Amino acid sequence: MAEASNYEVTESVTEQTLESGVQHVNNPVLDLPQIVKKYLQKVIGYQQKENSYLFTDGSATVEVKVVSDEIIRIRLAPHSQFLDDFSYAVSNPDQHVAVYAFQEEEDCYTVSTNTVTCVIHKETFLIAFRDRDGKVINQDHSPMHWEENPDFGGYYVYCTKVAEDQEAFYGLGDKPTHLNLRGKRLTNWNSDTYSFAFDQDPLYRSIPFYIGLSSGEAYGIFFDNTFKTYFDFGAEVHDRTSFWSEGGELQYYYIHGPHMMDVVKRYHSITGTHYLPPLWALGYHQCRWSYYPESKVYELAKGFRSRQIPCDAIYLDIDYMDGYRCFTWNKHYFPDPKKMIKTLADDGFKTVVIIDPGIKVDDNYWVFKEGKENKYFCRRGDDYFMEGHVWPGRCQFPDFTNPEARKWWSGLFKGLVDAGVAGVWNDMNEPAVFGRGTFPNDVRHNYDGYRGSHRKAHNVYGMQMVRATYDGLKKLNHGKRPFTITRAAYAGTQRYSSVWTGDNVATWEHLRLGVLQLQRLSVSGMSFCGTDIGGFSGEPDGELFTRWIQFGVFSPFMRAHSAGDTREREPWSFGPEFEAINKKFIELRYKLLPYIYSVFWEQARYGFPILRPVTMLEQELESNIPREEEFSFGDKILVSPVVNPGQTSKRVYLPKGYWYDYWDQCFHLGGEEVEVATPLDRMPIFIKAGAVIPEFPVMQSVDLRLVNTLKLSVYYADSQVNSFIYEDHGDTFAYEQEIYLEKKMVLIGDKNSLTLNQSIDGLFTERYETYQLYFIGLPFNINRIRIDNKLVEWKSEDGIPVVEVSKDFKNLVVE
Ligand code: MIG
Repeated sequence: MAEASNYEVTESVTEQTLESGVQHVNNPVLDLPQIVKKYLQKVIGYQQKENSYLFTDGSATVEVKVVSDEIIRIRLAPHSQFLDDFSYAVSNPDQHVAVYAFQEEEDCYTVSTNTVTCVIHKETFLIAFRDRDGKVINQDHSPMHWEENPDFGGYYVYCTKVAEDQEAFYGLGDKPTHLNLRGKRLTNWNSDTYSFAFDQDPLYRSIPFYIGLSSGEAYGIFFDNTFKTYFDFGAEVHDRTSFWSEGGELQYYYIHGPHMMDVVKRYHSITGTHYLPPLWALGYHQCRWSYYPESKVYELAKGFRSRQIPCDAIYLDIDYMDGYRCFTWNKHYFPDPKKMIKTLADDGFKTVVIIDPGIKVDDNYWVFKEGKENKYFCRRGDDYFMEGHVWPGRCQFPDFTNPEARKWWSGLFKGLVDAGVAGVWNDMNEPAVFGRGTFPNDVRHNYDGYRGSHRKAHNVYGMQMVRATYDGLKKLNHGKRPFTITRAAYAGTQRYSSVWTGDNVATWEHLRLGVLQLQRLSVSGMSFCGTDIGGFSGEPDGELFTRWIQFGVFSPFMRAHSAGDTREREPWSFGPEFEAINKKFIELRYKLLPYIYSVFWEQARYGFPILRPVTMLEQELESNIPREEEFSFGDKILVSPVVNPGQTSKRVYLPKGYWYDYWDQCFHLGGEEVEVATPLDRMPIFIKAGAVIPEFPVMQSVDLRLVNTLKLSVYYADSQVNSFIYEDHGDTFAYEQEIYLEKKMVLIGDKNSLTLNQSIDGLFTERYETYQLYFIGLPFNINRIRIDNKLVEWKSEDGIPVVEVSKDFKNLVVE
């Protein structure tokens, strides 16, 4: 590819003015270029191009594109020259649109689908979105505007919308703050933020997608712009929400609700979902900086198996490498990696290794040599290679936005995969550089042919790295699903990876923060997420660690991790009392795996978030109290992790409906708070009435051969409730060819009976033959149980009726 001469940025200007946000003041002392803010003027004409409508004020053009029945995209071209329509985030910009219509009215134009109408006001160029009943769901406060910067050669682009009086705002990725973002101004710029604090901003990820919720109705805005972006939710002016960027295009998607679940689902429909992870990735994982040498790793493995504490993966942090050179092994610590990994695998452990982006400058190191020869490393504006210090010392960094470099990177994993490595952990990919934080702005990036500076590529650098990592593993993995985890991300990264929240701290505040962050990540499209259980830096005591393990059971990703200068951090490190409780909860994770896996399937297939804040469960309630600690995992289990020391009881809010306490099976009416005992060996867990919850037997690592009967706990309800159970091989891609089972269980209860109907979809065959059904909460005494019209016997276990049933039953009646 030819070197671009119209390279858009040099390092200079305007950081100072930009930090101040919307209200720019030119600073004569700094002699900054003259910046003039321009607004769209009156609309004077329009044009149609298929499902796009172009409106102009004579100089600027706005495109309104119908993406789907519920999604409309808006783009602004200040001089009527649109930028290339390329996005790393959006994998599916053209969906099937059944019907859409265009109308000119006296004072406006309208572009309508079956569900949403976009209104463009002629006089003001203000844009609004209405629902089918004509109700305005979202509208501009000011016309879209921009600032031309002669020095920068681009624009800063702005959109300012009306914030309704009671409107609340959710989403935006990993922001470590309260769920409702009202009153906050936030920035997206991926940053390595060791030991971050409550309210610190920005952190590691940029997800410029938020959900507005007003009068019980939700909508989403996805501002697909990879430059440094800003969001102001009524912070500067109470009744305005603004978002703006230091470059690129003003391009955003309006995503219709009215339910928050639908907004998230539709956001996933354009940016993709996480593929179904291998089942082992949902087990318990043990990490530390670092486990080495080999003997230490074996000792760790033995520590789990000898105590019968389940664990599926052991992580190797940077010390496994030779001088921190990626794709090498320190042969002194790990003389025969293949043999070690095989030994661990035979014992049920997968090995996951870390890979950073920094490649050591060393002419005797093949990775550096190949990267250099092929010009895969990033260069500065003045054509010198970008160099920076990270763990290996002086390093250069692949330009992961170059498709050739990604392909090369994908291939580099061959050695690791051949050695048996099952998953890869990408760290430091904000990108992080010691001393100066990250790359300078003038670093040039290929950006898949749409060249740009680091300003444009910074926020996607980590995403493209883990994309290349994922592609490599997928190709090399012999048909097994890969597992990847990344620290930095941009919207859409869920297609390639899971994420963790980075370097948190071993404090109660951070445990609480984790509860907020994972809920937020989940509604922001990054459902496969977790925190460093126990806290990365600092020292947890046994109580904090145990409470964190409990939260971990209901974190989509469950991994304990700690910094190297801290005391040991295994489930047994805090003494026998804590060990027993940690074991019990890790076992609970394994029992719930078939439920957890089914929830992951719903996310992969339909785009539903895995964790759902209470606001999402009851968004229609006027009185919606901002509960932040309760959330549901899927739609059947509601939890409220204990996040305070010494807490022996907790008031838990249960959403409307009926719930069973998981521990004592007591029945509760929702819509109010209940007081639950929280001794150290309990956390509040509630099961929705009518749910059918599948359980595996406890196993030391995921192995479907050990499931010889599936336990199903059937929680009575006097209504109809559907549950889904998803099953497949657990680690292959055969599910893409329908080699899976999606079982629908319909429970219908009344005063004197309970009926359960099963229907099965898909081509997979389970290994087990029977279900073990447990009937919880029946309000009547059983006279008989019929399965497919045959009477069957039942027994009682601790007062709970249990019956064994063929896995193929269709109809079961208890009366
Ligand atoms: O500069 O690889 O967030 O999980 O253990 C620190 C060492 C680099 C930061 C990661 C952390 C990891 C650590 N890394």
